[in-house]
Amino acid sequence: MKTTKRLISMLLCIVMVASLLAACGSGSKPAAEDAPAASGDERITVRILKGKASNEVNLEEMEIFKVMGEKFNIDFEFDNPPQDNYEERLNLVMMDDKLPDVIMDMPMTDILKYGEAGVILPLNEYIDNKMPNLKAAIDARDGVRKAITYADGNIYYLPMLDERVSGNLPYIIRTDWLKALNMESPVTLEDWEAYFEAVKTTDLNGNGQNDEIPFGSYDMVGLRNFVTAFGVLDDFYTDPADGGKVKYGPIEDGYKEGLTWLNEMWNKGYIDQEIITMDFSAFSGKLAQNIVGSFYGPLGGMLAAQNATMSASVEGFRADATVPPKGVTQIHSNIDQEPRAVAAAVITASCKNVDRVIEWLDYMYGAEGGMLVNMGIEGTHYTMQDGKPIFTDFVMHNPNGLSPKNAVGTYSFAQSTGPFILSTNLTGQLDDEAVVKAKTECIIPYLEESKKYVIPGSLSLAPEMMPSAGRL
Ligand SMILES: [Ca+2]
Repeated sequence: MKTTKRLISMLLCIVMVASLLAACGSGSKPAAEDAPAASGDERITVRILKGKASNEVNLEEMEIFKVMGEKFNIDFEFDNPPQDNYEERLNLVMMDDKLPDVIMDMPMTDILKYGEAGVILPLNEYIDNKMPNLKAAIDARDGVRKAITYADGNIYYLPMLDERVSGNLPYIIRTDWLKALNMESPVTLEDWEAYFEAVKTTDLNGNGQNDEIPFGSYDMVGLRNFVTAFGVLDDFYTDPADGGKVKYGPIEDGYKEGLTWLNEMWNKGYIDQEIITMDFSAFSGKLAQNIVGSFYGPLGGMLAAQNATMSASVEGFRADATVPPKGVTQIHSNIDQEPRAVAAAVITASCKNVDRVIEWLDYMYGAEGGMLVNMGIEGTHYTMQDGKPIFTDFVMHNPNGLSPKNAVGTYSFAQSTGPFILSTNLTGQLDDEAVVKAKTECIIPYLEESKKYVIPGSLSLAPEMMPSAGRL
């Protein structure tokens, strides 16, 4: 008994000395001075504001937080408004005297504003001295540090390091309709026009009405991306055909040619007349009517979702991505810059236990925490097979009929955004077959050419990754 006590007090001394040394080594840090250095000393409460993605349950129900709460001796308290109400909620919360400890999904512009005002903490020193997992992940990826550092030299947010192959949101086409028309998937603009005409003039949904819409989308960006076939992008880009000169697409000649072509398609009635007014959910409703022949959107939220939901009501339904339309060029617009580092979490000046919070957050960037966040709990959500974690039927064939990604959303936030590394190596198995096909045949082969149009040093976020989009 005595020996045990002595051992414990010796250990405590070692811990205290170690934490003193650690504190000395890392320089001065605001708001961190009175924080206990090691987890488990004292149970703490950590308050988190994060938007609730449509494919997730409430954070407080997620098992990964229960596991992490026990491991780090933390009680998590969540403010978890639906994504549609997130910004309103954030603005309200930011007026409180006592802010949440951690805010996730804060827009980039707000981060700079609150960072400069001292409302959220600069994280450079924490990352370098107290977040070994995140530091290693940043050091291993060229350009991430630069991408997450603001002009004032500070890093204000912890990134989600997203390893997914990224490219333009592709055009998606009804493969079953192509088959019925005895046509191949379109490559050139002539191919597209021929498909549009065939859809417009054929009763492909078999309802006896001429109600088919050749092309539809939930925004004009989707439509305007056809201009890439004319050698321009619908934004700023560098032109490899002109010595890398920076250009703005809408004032270039190619863009005018593109608009002329689109205008022609519009006049022929090939483009949904409601394209200007529809949002994502209204357009999803339109897709459900089995009248749209081609469209545009994210691989998960559009392509996989359509194949999953429509095949129940439309026999033989099948949608696939297409290659970028080919004209003088064949490239993707809006390609993601690598590395992709999404703003995932900030720590506010109200946080009283910064070191403890940092220790927990860093865990999610490491091997064990990464496995927990990406895969879940071994035995329940995945099993090890030949040294590789494989999702169980709970995820892949969910007993409640959830899609694999939505099944993950019942226990982790891995399929929306958060401070962790989204590992394609681990989670690629969630992609459905049409998505894998889209990546390998329609995106990856065109990435290298497309990257020549990217302005070096710029960082863009794929629309499907924007927290406010809510379309995953
Ligand atoms: Ca019809």
